Amino acid sequence: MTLPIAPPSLPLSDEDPFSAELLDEPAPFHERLRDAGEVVFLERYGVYAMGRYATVHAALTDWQQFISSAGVGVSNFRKEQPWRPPSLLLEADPPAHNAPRASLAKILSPRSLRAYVPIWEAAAERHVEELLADAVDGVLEIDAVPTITEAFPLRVFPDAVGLERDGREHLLPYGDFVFNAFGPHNFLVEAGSVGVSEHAAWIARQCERDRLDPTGIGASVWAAADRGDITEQQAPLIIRSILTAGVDTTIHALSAVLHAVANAPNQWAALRAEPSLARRAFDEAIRLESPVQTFFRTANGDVRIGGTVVPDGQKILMFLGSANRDPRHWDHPDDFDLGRDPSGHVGFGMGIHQCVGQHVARLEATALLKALAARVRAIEPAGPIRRHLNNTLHATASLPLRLALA
Ligand code: OVV
Repeated sequence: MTLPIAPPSLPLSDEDPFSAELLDEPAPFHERLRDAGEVVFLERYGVYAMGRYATVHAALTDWQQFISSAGVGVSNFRKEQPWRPPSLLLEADPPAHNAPRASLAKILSPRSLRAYVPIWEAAAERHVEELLADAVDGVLEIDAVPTITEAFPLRVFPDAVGLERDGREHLLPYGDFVFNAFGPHNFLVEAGSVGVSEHAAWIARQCERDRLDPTGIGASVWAAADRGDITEQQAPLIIRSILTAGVDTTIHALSAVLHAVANAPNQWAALRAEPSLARRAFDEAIRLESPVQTFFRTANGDVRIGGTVVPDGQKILMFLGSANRDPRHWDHPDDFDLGRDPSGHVGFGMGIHQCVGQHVARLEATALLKALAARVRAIEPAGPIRRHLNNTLHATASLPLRLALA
């Protein structure tokens, strides 16, 4: 394979952002990327990259020049067969993108989700109560990943979608594989390929009309097809998007916010004093940790970015995690600070593809944080956080915490 050669004058980097080392601790590389220039050429992959807030934000909101329909991973749909049919949402441009997006945005709007608020708040209270029942002398040591950040979303989200009980263990490894597959074919894709066809087959079956509970979110997608908002062919692929993008992402975001408050005790105290800060805490943690670190776009025509021209068809890697800590945009960007307004962060993306499930994630997070705030006086680290490596996600394998009951 011959890789595109960078034009002269463009800053180059021979670093591998998909190496175990940089996936484990990306922040120092992000700083080098931002300082190297507005656009940097990653020689190993023959792709362009951007790490500054202003540049990433501008590219995300310019869907005409930075297109998604050629794929948002490193490989190009124009040249290569995708391993699964493209997403109608993520890997599409207008006009094809419009109807699926509008339909799902309505189904996952705050108004449509209102019915889940009391159900998820009650589930969060029960979850916390059951967890804290194991406390000894008012203190509980846990790994928050299996007990909270994975357990709570898996307790509420598959039921809300209307999935059958059997086979739900496919959800996490399927999502993990999809997010790995946006990156290069490295050790993570290799390791994840075991079992992926079983995961994908189970996911595809759950998208069928008669598998889904008639009262759930999945059935709402089929109802949109019955109204003619989308076609019957589109419905299962839209449900596939919900199942792909809605589980791992939320889990790693919940790990991010618990990690953040454990390391900023005064911010946990502030949240306990003012529980309505739960929403801001979640967004500030997403800004700080960026559970989704990167997506690619493709240049549609020769695209000028500052003094650089990215030629037609070339891939551009946007570092959301770097933009979210760019000191050119954020004051003290490495601090978790509930005194700041984190809106404008690009952790959910920006523009027409901005996370359509963000209200679902926020609802899960605020329900959980409020339930914890009511019962837990203090949260502190009980050991080092361990990262779960993924080509796209900034993910957590283990988060040891010590909780002191209120
Ligand atoms: C945002 C996102 C990530 C992964 C998959 C999808 C979307 C999808 O639409 O399938």
